[in-house]
Amino acid sequence: MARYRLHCVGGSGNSYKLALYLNCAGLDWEPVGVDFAGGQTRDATWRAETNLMGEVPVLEVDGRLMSQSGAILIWLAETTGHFAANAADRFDVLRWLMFDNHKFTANYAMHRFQNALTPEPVHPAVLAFLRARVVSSCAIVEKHLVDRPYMLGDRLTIVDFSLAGYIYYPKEETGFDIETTFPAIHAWRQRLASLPGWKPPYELMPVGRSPAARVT
Ligand SMILES: N[C@@H](CCC(=O)N[C@@H](CS)C(=O)NCC(=O)O)C(=O)O
Repeated sequence: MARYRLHCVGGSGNSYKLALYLNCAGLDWEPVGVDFAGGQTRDATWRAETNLMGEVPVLEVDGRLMSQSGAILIWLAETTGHFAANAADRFDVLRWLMFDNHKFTANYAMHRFQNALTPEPVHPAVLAFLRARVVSSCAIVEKHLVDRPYMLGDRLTIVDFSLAGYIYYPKEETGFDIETTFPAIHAWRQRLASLPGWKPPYELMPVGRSPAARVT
């Protein structure tokens, strides 16, 4: 059994943040599949035994179960040293992780879900509302990345892994063509994709059951 066990599913970008980190850091890890499409994260027993918050990812290390990708990335950086920021950047790490959780990932993930993963198409007003929020938060990151290679400057840190959660899912799912719409984000994601250990989400987490995409 691997030291780091990631309870996850291929379609979960929040899980991908950790899977990508663990793989790029070269740590001994394995994905543990969750039947997300079948409602396992809503199951009372799963919540009692694995994560009371009802979410993936969950990282299991030495019998301890941890949730919240941002908190886990901080813990991993502190305990392994991989992709840790300088002590002077601690405030910026927290600031961007919160922005990512609240806006960048949250809006993009929600739009992707409503765009392609619900059983039936949603009302166009829902998509329009979410799309505007994605454009707004992506524009902030786009501007930030125009003149720096990584989110905190010259150094690749856990912040980059956090923001990278959803940016490699197919544009048919996300409804956004990053390459043409956000060129600085595209250049940044290409830099990350050249890291040893990089793989796209469904390949890195070929486990569990993801919701089927309506559009392909
Ligand atoms: N802030 C959390 C978000 C986790 C999250 O939203 N996970 C999704 C899958 S990507 C989930 O399990 N959602 C279940 C639900 O909202 O009921 C994190 O960063 O870990």
